[in-house]
Amino acid sequence: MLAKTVIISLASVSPSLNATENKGSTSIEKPNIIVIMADDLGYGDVGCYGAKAKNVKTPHIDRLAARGLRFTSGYASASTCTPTRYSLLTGTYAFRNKGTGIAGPSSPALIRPDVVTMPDLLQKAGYKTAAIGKWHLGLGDKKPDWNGDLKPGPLEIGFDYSFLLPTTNDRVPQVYVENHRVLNLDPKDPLWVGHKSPSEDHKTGINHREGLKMDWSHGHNSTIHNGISRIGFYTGGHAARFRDEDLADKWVEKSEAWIKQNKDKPFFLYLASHDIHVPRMPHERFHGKSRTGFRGDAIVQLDWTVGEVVRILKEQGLEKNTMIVFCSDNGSVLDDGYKDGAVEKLHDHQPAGPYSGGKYTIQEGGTRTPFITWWPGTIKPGVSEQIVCTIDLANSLATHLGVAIPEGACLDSLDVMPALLGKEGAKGRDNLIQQDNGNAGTLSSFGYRSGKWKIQRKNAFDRKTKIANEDPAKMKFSLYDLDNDPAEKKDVAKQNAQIFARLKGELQKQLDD
Ligand code: NG6
Ligand code: CA
Repeated sequence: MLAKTVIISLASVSPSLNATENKGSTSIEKPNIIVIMADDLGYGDVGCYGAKAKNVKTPHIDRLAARGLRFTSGYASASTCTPTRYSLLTGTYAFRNKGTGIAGPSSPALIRPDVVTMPDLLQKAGYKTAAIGKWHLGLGDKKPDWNGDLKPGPLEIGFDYSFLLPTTNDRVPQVYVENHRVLNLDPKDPLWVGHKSPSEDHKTGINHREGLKMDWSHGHNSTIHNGISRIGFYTGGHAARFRDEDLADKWVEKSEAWIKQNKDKPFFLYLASHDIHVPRMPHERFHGKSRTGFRGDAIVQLDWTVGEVVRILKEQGLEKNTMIVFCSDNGSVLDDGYKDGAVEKLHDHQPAGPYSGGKYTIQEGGTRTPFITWWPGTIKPGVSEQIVCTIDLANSLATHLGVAIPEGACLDSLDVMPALLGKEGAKGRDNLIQQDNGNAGTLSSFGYRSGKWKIQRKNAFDRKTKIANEDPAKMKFSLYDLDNDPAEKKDVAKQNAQIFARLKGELQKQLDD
């Protein structure tokens, strides 16, 4: 089996990359591009995908869908955050590179500067590029230097500007990173981040559980900040710390400022909302705005964020030359480590819609998620059944802009731009690999969809030893007919032996490639 490490030198990028010069203004050929990536948002979590208004209302996302193209087979490439984001930016499946599973608080940069990324390709097309919001792809060479320069990071892989939540907000530390530096860090109060408690009297979710604003249910019981205990420990950096409640406002504020600064050039904004990941602690003005507890309130906040992006575009006169792609990094989860009422206040809300599974799983609920494209005047409003995936954006956008993709880069990204634009007769993907966390590389569990057929390949992975079973005979395979059984309840492998064998072979071939 060949697990390729994809390292492409930018020096080897073909000269044709420079053929498309920045003309200084946006146009139909060179729209501004905004990818809004939600976090842990399930297929059924928003109104236009079936959420009932009595449980949670999402008027802005619904309007985006009504004026754009709503995909019923839009996917994240993995059912956890880091591998999906890795694949989004590199156009290569995360399982092809080891160590691209969920990143810990002290993870180094997972995408190294010599890898050709989607923002690199867009820069070559003359775009200004920014990443604002949740990163969770690691920072720094061996580990993050919180008090120094946090590089490599986004600026080394194609972004001109970055304003980040460095990991994910249930992990330490709660600070913003602007470009290479922790924002507002007082050198007299250095930031320390570690795996072990720094002192015996350090306050944690275990020794100070009673005073917590939101209690934990599993893990998430180390350092307390803003009344919420987290994964990992930290001290110092007090002036730099943010409140969970203010994240969404900050992403909008920074996006608005950056868009205004860059509106005369074509721009690419990767806006990675933290909603609706745990800890779900939206701004006070959204508390109680849904009847599904903090989880629903966080969806309302996410919906507000989408509305703000559209407002900014309207106010800046950019509506007709901006393409928005709205997607999620993985499917839904209810209890993800905090007692936030997601389970108790669910009512009849169906976070994964008609699908089973969710975050961490290879069932449809793990990766089939809301996926909307919007570009008024260019994308005809409608619904598309074509299969598209977050991993395809790199190739689709580069090809649309006439930027050549260097050999060896974006290995798994397909050009589905005509489908994303809703062109008549345009086809999406024929098939798709669905990855779970991915710590086990090509030995992970996988889903593989081809048309209406889907196989699941389940493999045992020991989280402690980080060793996965290598014996194909011990992997469990099953086959499902998604048209008749979207919830993947009935294994029909025996009745469809040929199809089963074909899909198994196709999956294995792609894993070996
Ligand atoms: C898990 C965390 C979960 C969440 C997830 C990453 C525990 C027990 N669970 O390890 O709460 O943080 O990692 O989510 O700690 S993701 O959407 O960023 O991939
Ligand atoms: Ca996620």
